[in-house]
Amino acid sequence: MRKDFLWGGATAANQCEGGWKEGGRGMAIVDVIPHGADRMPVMKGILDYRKLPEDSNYPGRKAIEMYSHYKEDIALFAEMGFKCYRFSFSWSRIFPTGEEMEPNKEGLQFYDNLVNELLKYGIEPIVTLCHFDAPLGLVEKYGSWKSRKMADFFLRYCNVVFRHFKGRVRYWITFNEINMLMHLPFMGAGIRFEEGENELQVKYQAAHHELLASAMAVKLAHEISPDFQVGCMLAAGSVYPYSCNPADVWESMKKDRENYFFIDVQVRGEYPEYAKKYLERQGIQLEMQKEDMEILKANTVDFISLSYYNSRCVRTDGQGETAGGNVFASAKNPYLECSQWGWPIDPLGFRITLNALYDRYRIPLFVVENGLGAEDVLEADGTVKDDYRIDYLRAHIRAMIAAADEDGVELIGYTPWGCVDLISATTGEMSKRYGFIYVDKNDDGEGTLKRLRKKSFGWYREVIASNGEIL
Ligand code: BGP
Repeated sequence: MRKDFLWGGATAANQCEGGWKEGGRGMAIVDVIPHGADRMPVMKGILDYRKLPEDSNYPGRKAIEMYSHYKEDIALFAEMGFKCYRFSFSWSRIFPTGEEMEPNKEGLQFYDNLVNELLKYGIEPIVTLCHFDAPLGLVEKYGSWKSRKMADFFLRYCNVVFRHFKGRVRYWITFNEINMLMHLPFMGAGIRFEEGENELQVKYQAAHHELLASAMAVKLAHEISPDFQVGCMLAAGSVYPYSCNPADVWESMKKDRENYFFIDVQVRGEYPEYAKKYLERQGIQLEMQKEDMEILKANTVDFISLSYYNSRCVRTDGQGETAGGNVFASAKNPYLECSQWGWPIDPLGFRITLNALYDRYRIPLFVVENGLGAEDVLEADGTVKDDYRIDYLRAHIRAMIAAADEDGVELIGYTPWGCVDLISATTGEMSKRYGFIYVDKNDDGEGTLKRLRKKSFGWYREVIASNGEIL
């Protein structure tokens, strides 16, 4: 791997920070997403969170309380030798309702402390501006990204943090897994559907607003500092045809395009022809202003960041089982084993995905999420023997190194997801763990929050120290 390869780890405010009422923070989307049977309908935007029972459990509100544990966590990251750390700012910590003209000083101070703590150890901060997040005030008043106004509020927030962290933060990611908007519109973008609304129309209109906001953020960032590198973020994972039946192959291409659509706009700066035709066929007319296309064209991203957990698979014969994996419905691939949560495990698919993206876009890629969600057993002596996690990561890192060294894919870095255990986005569970660091907390929210090094902790430290030579 290149000498300056950024090994690290990734988290996001909505799943680890907690401190939901501390330091003047306003409510955010995550604060109203419950654990349990209501979670999916709320995340999909079909159940109104205001109708939930009083005693609902909202795991994101406290999460693993990184708000008060960040020093300890960063010290552990430094011990593993992290070169970088990806995390997100909580928008409503900085703009509590989203509409203030001035930022909340205490909120900014928290990120000052966090960023400075990272820099103290020589860890490069990688900041996601919006990771399944938005001030609830904007959701309630404007319907979130349904409204074009959202882009203005987002830009106000970007303007503050770009200027404030200039010289300390270089890498920015606009929207986490922007394509999640199509699958979990409330979690991804604060979209709730009203009765009678055309859901597809609403989603693509919201997508247009996010794409526009992302391009405007790129423009602003480049004006504020030529050093800034701004990336988009895709929930990646190539879609395989189940068979060589051309109908399956064609279906897989269409499915891939549903995800590429966003990146096509963010990297190539224009709506692809297939998308224009698709929207036309669906009778969707996007409200746009005449400058929109120019903004998109002139402000493309500097790199593509992505998450990769698994490949996907489609078949057109209507047979067979489906597999899990990041809420993307997929046919079960008979060649792959699955995780405890039913997500296929496909390291070669990682190499395939990286190559497919690099062939298509020819700009640097940054792997900002990858990992295995698994149940861990905390032994009486305080150890966790997570060999299954090491196996998963080893195979994926090998595939990534092959993509870089043998195929020439340009890679900036690798930040496995949930480097410290945190709340699962799809399930709200604590027991779906990804970390090198165990956090003592269970699904009911009980626990001491004590941090413990798992077996994978020492393993990953060696991987980093040897720049991927020792796996
Ligand atoms: C991605 C998200 C993360 C993260 C991860 C794992 O979709 O960007 O926020 O949670 O998936 O998913 P889960 O937490 O559901 O296991």
